[in-house]
This record gives sequence, C-alpha cells and structure tokens, in this order.
Amino acid sequence: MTLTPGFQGRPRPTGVALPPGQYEVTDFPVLSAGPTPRVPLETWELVIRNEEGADWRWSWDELVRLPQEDAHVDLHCVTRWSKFGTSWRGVSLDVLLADVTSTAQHALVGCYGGYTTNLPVADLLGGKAWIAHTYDGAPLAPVHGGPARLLVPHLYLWKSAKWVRSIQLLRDEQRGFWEQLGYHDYGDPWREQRYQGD
Ligand SMILES: Nc1nc2c(c(=O)[nH]1)N[C@H]1C(S)=C(S)[C@@H](COP(=O)(O)O)O[C@H]1N2
Ligand SMILES: [Mo]
Repeated sequence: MTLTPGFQGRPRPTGVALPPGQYEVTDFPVLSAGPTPRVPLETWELVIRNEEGADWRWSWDELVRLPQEDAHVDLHCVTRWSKFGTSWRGVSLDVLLADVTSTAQHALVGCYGGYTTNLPVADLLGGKAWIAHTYDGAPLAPVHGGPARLLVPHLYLWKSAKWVRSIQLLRDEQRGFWEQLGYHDYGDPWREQRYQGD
C-alpha cells in the first residue's frame, strides 16, 4: 500500500488513507459562507421538485417517521482537512427519491439561508447520500447544518449542504454557489477535483 507522505494521524486500518493533498483533523471545523439560519422544526420542510415542476414534501414529523440509517463515514473538505470515522443518522436519499417521478440526471440542492450546490442524481442514490439530522448520537448542531443537512461523504464536503431545504431535479446541469465561483462540478476527493478543469 501507499503511505501518504506526512501522515501523522491515528493508526488507520490497512489500505485506508487520506485522499491526495488532505491532512487529518480530529476536531470538527465549521465552514459556512454566511450566518447560521435558525429553522424551527414546526415550519421545517424538505421539498424535492422534479423536472416537470411537481413537488414532493416532507415535514419534520414525516421525515423522522421514515426508515432511518446510521452512516459511519470519512469527511473530506476542499480546504484540505479530512475527518475520519464520523457517525451520523438520517434518511437515505434512496428512500426519499423512491416516491419521486423523474428521469433527470442533475440535482441542484437548496438551503435555508440561500446556499446551493449541484451534483448528479446518481450520487444521491445507491446508499451514498442521506438527509442527516443526528451527529454522534445527538441532534445535529445548528453550525453543522441542524436541524438537517445533506450528507454526501464520497464528494468534497461543500456538496454536503447544511440546512438543506430543497432538491431540484434538472434536465440540464445548473451550478451552485461554489461551483459558480470556480469549484468543481463533481468534486471527487480521490481524483482531487477541487476546481473546474481539475
Ligand atoms: N448551507 C450551507 N451548506 C454548506 C456550506 C455553507 O456555507 N452553507 N459550506 C459547505 C462547505 S464549503 C463545507 S466544507 C461544509 C462544512 O461543513 P461543517 O461546517 O459542518 O464542517 O459545509 C458545506 N455546506
Ligand atoms: Mo469547504
């Protein structure tokens, strides 16, 4: 196996390493492009809109009554920190998208507070993405996206939209906040897709 130069973190299971250009942290940094929105659970909702403009909506009560999953995943931020072995609980996007009629291949995720990010619909499916509301056994802290955030840990963390509110399914790709500013449309940490053209 290849050892990552300069790796100083805790021992990792054989074959598990940092993506290129990353270093390990043990704290949980906060990166937000604006203030933390406060979203009361009574008015919280998640909306998935398909390419025809039809909506599927879930209230907080409806979300927490859906089948829940635990996810134990590594996080990789484009600012080069990675955090290993984080524990989350939430609803798989497979569950939410099962009801939705769509053949669209692109998604634009929207948030309370106005942040957006884009990714392929395929990356929301197949057990790779969750609407996460619990971190380390406790309600997700507002600074980290509570009451709920998208969690797509196989992509750089800017795709894991905090305070998630909507997912628009689109025939044509539409860029989100960081993507419009030059960050990568896909953002695979293992291929070091930080900026457009990487
Ligand atoms: N709504 C929203 N989601 C967001 C962001 C943001 O500014 N607003 N920042 C993104 C970026 S750049 C990163 S690295 C992660 C940081 O998540 P954390 O603050 O929980 O570490 O959230 C992502 N999701
Ligand atoms: Mo980030």
